[in-house]
Amino acid sequence: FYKQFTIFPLSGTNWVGQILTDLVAIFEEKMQNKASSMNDEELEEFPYLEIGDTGKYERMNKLPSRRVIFTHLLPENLPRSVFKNKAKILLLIRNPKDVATSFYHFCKAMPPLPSYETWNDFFIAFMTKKMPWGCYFEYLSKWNKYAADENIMTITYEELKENPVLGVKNIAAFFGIALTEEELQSVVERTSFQSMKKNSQKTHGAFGNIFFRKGGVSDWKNLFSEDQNEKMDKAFEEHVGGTTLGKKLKYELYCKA
Ligand code: PPS
Repeated sequence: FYKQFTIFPLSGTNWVGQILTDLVAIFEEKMQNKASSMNDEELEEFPYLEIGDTGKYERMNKLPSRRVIFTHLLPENLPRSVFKNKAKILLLIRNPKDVATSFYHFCKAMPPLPSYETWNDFFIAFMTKKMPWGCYFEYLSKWNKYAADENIMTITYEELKENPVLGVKNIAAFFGIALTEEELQSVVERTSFQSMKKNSQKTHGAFGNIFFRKGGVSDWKNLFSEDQNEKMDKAFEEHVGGTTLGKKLKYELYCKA
């Protein structure tokens, strides 16, 4: 029984990852299923499907259910068994202007990633598919083909931010985890931006302030020029305008000045 959680970088991986990990921990505790849950080392090694040595996949096979796996991959790069075995997939998406903004700040702060002289240099790379993990619009358009599958639930960063209680409730319901109001509230509080940032020295060491930067909606307004707005609006329309994921992102609300 897999839980897959897929997401383009800088769209809230750490946030929803923590929500999901907390939910599964509560579930296991309730079911008194300690023996079959992952230990801390396994949890640390396994979150990202695409990161690690090749032997990891053999070790992964031996892990007990429920396995929570994170990935930034496109559907075509996932093992077919994920779809064949009907693994539940949570697809988290974020408005593209904030993804670009967050990604830019991340690249500046993370030496292994390419660095860009200016925001405009980054913007050109983002728009011309020259990014690590590829093109966000392609990511949206490829995942859009799966958006109606019953084993896939899509959630946006913005809806989770606007109503975290409802968002966490919906995620729990999708994975068949029944929560009391108190448990729900405790997950929401533990995974708020403020709590996670406060705890980030422990969870992410020196990188804490990089992974937990601002945690809000619309920071793009501090970076985008008129011309960049026009270019991105056009690209969004061309790639995903009118699609299920395109509509879900509420572009008019979150991406128009
Ligand atoms: S990464 O590098 O792909 O793992 O980054 P990722 O975690 O996907 O995304 C980082 C952005 O998510 C914000 N964040 C949060 N927002 C709201 N609530 C919580 N709890 C939270 N945790 C992380 C983080 O601040 C980054 O966004 P920006 O806009 O840069 O602040």
